[in-house]
Amino acid sequence: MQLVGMLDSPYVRRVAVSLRLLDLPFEHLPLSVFGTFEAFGRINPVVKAPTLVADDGSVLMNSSLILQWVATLSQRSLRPLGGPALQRDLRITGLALAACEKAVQLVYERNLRPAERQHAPWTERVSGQLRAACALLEAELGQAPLPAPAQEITDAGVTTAVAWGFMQMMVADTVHAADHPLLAAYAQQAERLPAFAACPAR
Ligand SMILES: N[C@@H](CCC(=O)N[C@@H](CS)C(=O)NCC(=O)O)C(=O)O
Repeated sequence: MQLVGMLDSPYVRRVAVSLRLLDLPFEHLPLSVFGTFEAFGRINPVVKAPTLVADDGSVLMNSSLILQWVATLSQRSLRPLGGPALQRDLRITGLALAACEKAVQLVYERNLRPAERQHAPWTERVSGQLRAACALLEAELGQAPLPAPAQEITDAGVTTAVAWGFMQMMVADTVHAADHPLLAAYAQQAERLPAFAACPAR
């Protein structure tokens, strides 16, 4: 199994950390969707990171769909089995994925579009959505803690910690650590796990 994509992508890092937590061996191909577009395209012509090349050669993309597949290969699950615990895990994962999406949109707007072509109403809208997702994540952690030990962490915890690391690396001017003490503390705890430490974002 090969995981294609750079670990500075929160989606690639989410899958890489999860594969380690699930004890599933994989080869990492750190190709960039920008710097090595053509080489990436030879593996997946759609050039989406993460891409997973399964053992039978099948090419999967989208972090959530890849995680759905690899979950079938492992004894360990990163999702609660059902009931309120599953519902909360899915809600928090959804918030963290929305935060990733909005942060990535902001990065693309700032870094890929020439300054004179940037559209302030769009940037403000995306920034507001990003802050809303983070405020709701902070509120969720205020209501009940998320498990952080390696044997208990779930997809919600992995995705939240990875999203936080990406936001602090790329859009810390928009999402302030001081406004999100619970998120910052949770991510710090998760980043100490061997699965996270083995997959540094930079
Ligand atoms: N929802 C997707 C998002 C993946 C995504 O947008 N990845 C970015 C890298 S962070 C990418 O492939 N960008 C290149 C592009 O969209 O052209 C997932 O969960 O995998």
